[in-house]
Amino acid sequence: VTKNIISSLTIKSGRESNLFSFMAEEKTHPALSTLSSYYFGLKGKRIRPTLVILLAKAIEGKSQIQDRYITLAEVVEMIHTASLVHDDVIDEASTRRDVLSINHSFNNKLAILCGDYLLSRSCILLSSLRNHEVTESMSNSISELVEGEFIQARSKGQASFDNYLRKSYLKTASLLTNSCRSTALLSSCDSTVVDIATEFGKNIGLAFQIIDDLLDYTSSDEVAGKPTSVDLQLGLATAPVLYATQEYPQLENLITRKFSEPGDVEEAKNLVLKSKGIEKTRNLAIKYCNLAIENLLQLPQSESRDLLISISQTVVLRNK
Ligand code: 2DE
Ligand code: MG
Ligand code: MG
Ligand code: MG
Ligand code: MG
Repeated sequence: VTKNIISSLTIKSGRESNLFSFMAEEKTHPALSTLSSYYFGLKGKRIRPTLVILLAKAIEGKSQIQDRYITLAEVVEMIHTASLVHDDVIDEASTRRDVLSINHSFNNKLAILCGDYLLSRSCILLSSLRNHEVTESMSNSISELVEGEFIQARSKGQASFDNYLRKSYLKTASLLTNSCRSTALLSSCDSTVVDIATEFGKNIGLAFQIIDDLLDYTSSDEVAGKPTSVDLQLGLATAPVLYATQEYPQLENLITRKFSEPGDVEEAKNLVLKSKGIEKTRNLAIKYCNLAIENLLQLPQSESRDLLISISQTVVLRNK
């Protein structure tokens, strides 16, 4: 579905998006731009830029899309990619988007610099929009991304649902919240529509991360194109294990010691898979997905709005 939507988008766009050429500034060291563009053009889902473009169309009520929305979509994809390049260093992940990760193919030092370069290029592009509110919103999302990852690093060994949701908002939903908010800010819509777009971004973002955490248990490396079954090893208590703890209190112990003793990860994983944790996690994601769809239903009916509803549904049905 998403693939078809993206190809239909490029046809009607004002300008063709080309992240590679934007990364390859004439004065930049060619290897820095090449390496930093490594994940572009690979099999990413591109959900974030797709949401920006469709939301812009739904709000503007036009099928022709103005350049500023394409720029915002690029900014969002660049920030997201920068965060993944750094995430793979932190998580010591060796694959991403079906290929070897930058940190694994090269090394951590280069990966950190590539993430920094992507982030700085995204700031240059963001400033070209000449919109202070959008700059503020997107800058807030970058700072929240970092805070989410920081909270996660510090909250290992904690089994709290409130902490999990707050961290999920910060590390994933904030970027979607502010991307959708910025999309609305770039139009001349009134503030109720800005609020609807913001809420939609938050709800779809939470659904998205909750399913990411579910897929860590239920998907495979081959299908996901990145390592799965790693969250427990990383010491992370995500929704599936938090729910499973309600049925199997012994998990509390494993969480507290961050799944650090031999056999802990296997024991925890078996209990999670035996429990209702997976089903409950899916239901939690569906709850946020339904809220996101309710937000969309407050926008006037259009082809783009209905595509946004379909994409929201695929967020919880996806297997990668
Ligand atoms: C994805 O979580 C994490 C996203 C946020 C990462 C943020 C960092 C702060 P996962 P997967 C690293 C730095 C931010 C910048 C440079 C903007 O569950 O399963 O680890 O895809 O994702 O590995
Ligand atoms: Mg990761
Ligand atoms: Mg991570
Ligand atoms: Mg994950
Ligand atoms: Mg992901």
